[in-house]
Amino acid sequence: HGQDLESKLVHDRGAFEESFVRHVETTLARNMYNCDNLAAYQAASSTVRDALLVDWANTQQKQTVHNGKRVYYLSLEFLMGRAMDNALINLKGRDNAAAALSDLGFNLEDVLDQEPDAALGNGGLGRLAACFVDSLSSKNYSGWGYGLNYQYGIFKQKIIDGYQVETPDYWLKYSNPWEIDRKEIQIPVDFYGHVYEDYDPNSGKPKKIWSGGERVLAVAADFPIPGYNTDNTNNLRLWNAKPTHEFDFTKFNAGDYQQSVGAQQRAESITAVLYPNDNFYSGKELRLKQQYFWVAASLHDIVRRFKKTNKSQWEKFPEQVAIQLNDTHPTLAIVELQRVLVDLEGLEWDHAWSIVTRVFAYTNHTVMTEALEKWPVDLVGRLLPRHLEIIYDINFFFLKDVEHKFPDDRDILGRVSIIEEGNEKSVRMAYLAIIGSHKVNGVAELHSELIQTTIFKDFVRVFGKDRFTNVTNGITPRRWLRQANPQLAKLISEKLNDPNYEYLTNLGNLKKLEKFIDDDEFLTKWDAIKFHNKRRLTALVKEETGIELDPTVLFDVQVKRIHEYKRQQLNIFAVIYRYLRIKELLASGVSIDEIKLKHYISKASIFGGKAAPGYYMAKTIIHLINKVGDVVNNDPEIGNLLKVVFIPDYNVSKAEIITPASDLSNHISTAGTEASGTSNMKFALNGGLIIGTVDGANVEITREIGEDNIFLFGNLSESVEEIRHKHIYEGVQIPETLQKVFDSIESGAFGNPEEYKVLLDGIRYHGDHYLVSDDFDLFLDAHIKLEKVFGHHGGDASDKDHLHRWVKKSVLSVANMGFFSSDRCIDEYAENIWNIEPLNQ
Ligand code: 26W
Repeated sequence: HGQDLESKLVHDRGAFEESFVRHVETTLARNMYNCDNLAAYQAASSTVRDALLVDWANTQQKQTVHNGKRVYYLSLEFLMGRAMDNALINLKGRDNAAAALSDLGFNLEDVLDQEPDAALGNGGLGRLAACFVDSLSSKNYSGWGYGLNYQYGIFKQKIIDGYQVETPDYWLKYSNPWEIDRKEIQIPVDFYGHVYEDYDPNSGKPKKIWSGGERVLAVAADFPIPGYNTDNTNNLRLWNAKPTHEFDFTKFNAGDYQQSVGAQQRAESITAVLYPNDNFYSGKELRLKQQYFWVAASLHDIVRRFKKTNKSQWEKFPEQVAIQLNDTHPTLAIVELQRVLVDLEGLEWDHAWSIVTRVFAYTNHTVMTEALEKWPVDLVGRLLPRHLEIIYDINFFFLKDVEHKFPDDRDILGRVSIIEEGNEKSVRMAYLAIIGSHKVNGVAELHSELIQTTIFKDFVRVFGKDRFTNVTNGITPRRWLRQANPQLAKLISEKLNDPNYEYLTNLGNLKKLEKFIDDDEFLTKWDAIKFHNKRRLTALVKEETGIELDPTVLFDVQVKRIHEYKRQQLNIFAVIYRYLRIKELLASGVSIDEIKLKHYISKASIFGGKAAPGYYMAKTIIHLINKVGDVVNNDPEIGNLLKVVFIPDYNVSKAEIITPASDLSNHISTAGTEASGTSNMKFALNGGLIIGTVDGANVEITREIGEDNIFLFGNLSESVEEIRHKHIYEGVQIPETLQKVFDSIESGAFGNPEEYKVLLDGIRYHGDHYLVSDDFDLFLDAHIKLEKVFGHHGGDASDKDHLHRWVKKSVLSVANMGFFSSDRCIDEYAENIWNIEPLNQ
């Protein structure tokens, strides 16, 4: 019966309309005469939600009966974006919903536009988790996500006078139709307190007891995750922190009532806000509280589910449960499971530890040392006294093994110890994560190689090469092709003779597009779709910034978190250089048309991305980009030859408009610093070409699509250390070209030069850590090369060869991006790390 209902709601126009009206009248308590787009979104999403819930309940039932192994993906961030379009696509109900809404007087696109982004993540790591849960469902795995239900996601970015201003993102202003409150699932989580020793009355042995000093409740909120072309609908469980109902009467007397209630209310602050740092560890107590709160609640939930069918047969635990740690943020889960098994379940230490290490696996997402978590021992001991003891014990047994293995190496013990000695002793979370896991993976080949030869090289000696592996990242083609670029997705489905879009779960099928590489009509259609998408972006830019772009010019895009290592400064310096050269040419009497013909093609440089609120250098870069835009865009001589745009508040739903509209995107990190990158994959999958360094997944993208179809430049990662060394001992050489740029900035061409002093000095006088000076001319050269190819593009129709040179590269990119589906990624994790198989539908 449930299945029928689901199918009707999504596939029967009348049923959709009926349900819509019912939700307007009952859920929203309004009537159809008083139903705006927002109300329409709420009624439509409630209808879709009802359909999802049927699949969701059936899936959970089926998985329980099957009683197989489940994977749990622990991530402090899930950057989901909007849910409704994705749900309609995955349930194959989009056309029906569009027709039904149109009958009722609404436009589907406008209704979809009402949904706030679920922006519970910073950047790459959070969006990867969102792609993974989509693939887990789509490929019929039993896999849950566990995270936190922040009331405030990543801040909203406003640009005021060219500066980033952060404002809170209160995304739950209206009730969230995708959230199923599980108020009955409440798990107590303790903090602080003390540890004492007692005797176990059963065994007569001594036993540690942790008596917590503060208790908070974790209350579950569930989000159904529909798969594509399957009924499999997994669960994403995000915890809310709530005060306990118990009132501590010993802690207050009549006079303290007010304070006592206040203290209880503070419980909710644990899940109030996402920390906005990306790739930077800041060591705040509340962040550690978030981590333990989430990890403790999730583990108790997992253990409870296991015990329901398996009682205390702990040997079976690793056969039933795989837990993936998304970076080190959930590393305390290792310690918590050891505590549960030893202190609460009474297992022997070694037995417990062998279970723990079979359950966990750890993914590293960065080699940047400033991003590695190192919690002060004092803080851990105060917040989680028993856990600190267990960490010391884990370290003790580990170091004993290391000593046994390397009796002659005096230094290795200090190097691999979980505890870093020094002024402030600290817990190295990455080391704990490696020691407590059976597999450790990086997220692209180069990155996985780098972690084994640099930050974790001692652990390769200790545990052997087999503990380390690579799983190259991927993206979900449902959202990043079908949803973001419906016209291209449709053209592909037609060309592949695949009316049901089966290629979206078999992305290798894209390869068949190569057959049409000389089909002029096809290439023209392809190009027209890119143009359509560029017009869509032009409208967004106009709306957000007031700037008018010409959609025929090259759209040169860099959107991602603002970070020195990602080198938005390299990009904006090159834009300034271009502007200065154009001005010189104009001054020497060369006409604008001649410049366009002989020197520079017309382009728009489009930037977007957030800076961590405390990251001064990143904010300076944002300011410079905006100031350059002010100057260039208002220069009456320049026209459409050059425009510079900073799109405020870059987020997932804006990415869905920006990505399909790019001709060229920048992935230009200093070699060896970007672990993988995933937006590079999104752009290439949408037919945008890449200008990039030999870094992260760019390397594998090049291998797949061919080096003729990507513009690579820059020093290689194996030279970086040596160059940095040279900078420090021999000084930094600023090339003439870059010097011109610095001179103009210092002349005040883009506002007060004092504001950019840190940026320029970091390069000139403080070692140019990110090799901007070394890669600048190489970057300019790469541009000259690519602009020759883009040059006559879409112009001179008599020059047939030239006409489609760019478009052909675009098609060849897309045709060879099949490898980068997150479905492939999840299959690799399932086979090599989790040891789970899909459930047959
Ligand atoms: C402790 C502060 C902190 C917060 C977030 C440190 C590190 C992080 C993340 C791990 C940073 C991150 O998002 N890394 C990105 O992960 C992506 C998915 O694997 C990669 O594609 C990006 O290259 C990597 O920067």
